Order: sequence, then structure tokens, then C-alpha cells
Amino acid sequence: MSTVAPDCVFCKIVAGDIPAEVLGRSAEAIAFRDLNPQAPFHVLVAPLDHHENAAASAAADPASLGHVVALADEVAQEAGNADYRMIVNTGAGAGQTVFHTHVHVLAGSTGMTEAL
Ligand code: DGP
Repeated sequence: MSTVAPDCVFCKIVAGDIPAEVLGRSAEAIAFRDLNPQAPFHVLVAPLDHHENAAASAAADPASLGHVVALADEVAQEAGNADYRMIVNTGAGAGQTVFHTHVHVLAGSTGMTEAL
């Protein structure tokens, strides 16, 4: 059974209720461009199911994180980025602002080294 949080912006993107530039989607995860890109290629990859952070996803559905990494690699390679960086913020103190598990995938410039 899928888990959805009614006020979660990424759940709304998953549902198609708010627009996003979607680069890829699988049965378990979705990849879309970040609204405020920090690098020429800056994509967010999230499991479809709502959990507040990666640790919560790992506890509830560990395989979902593998699906996220697989989709991240797929969209990065499709965009010509053989090398890329993945960042996962956990907790407001670490800069997490959207409390639905997601991985930042960055490539394409020295912008990759900027803190998120
Ligand atoms: P984090 O700080 O790790 O929680 O990253 C959340 C990212 O989500 C941040 O870089 C901006 C992005 N973001 C927030 N709201 C939206 C949205 O409505 N659409 C898209 N595409 N990205 C969003």
C-alpha cells in the first residue's frame, strides 16, 4: 500500500497535482529537476512513497533506496553525465526543507561542490 502525506509537495508532484519537469519515473521512484538548481544538472530523485527522510525509507522499505539510486543513475547517464554527485540531507539542521525522502543528483560544473 502506498503512503501519501496530504501536505507534502513531493507527494503532490508524484500525484501530478503540481507541475514538475520529470526526467524519469519507475514503479517505485520519480526524478524531476530541482526548482532552484545549484548546478547545470540538478535533479531530485524520490521514492513514490512518503517517508520523511532516507533513514525512515530504509527502515520501512529498504529496497526503495536502491530504486532511487538506479533511477538517479539512469537519468544522469541519459543526460550525458557519466560522473555525478548524490547528496541526501537529513534534518532541518542539515538543510533538509522537504520532508519526503529525496536524493539530489548534481553534475556539470564546479557548482557540484556548493553546499546544499
Ligand atoms: P532539501 O533541502 O534537501 O530538502 O531539498 C529540497 C529541494 O527541493 C530544494 O533544493 C528545492 C526543491 N523544491 C522545493 N519545492 C519544490 C517544488 O515544488 N518543485 C521542485 N521541482 N523542486 C522543489
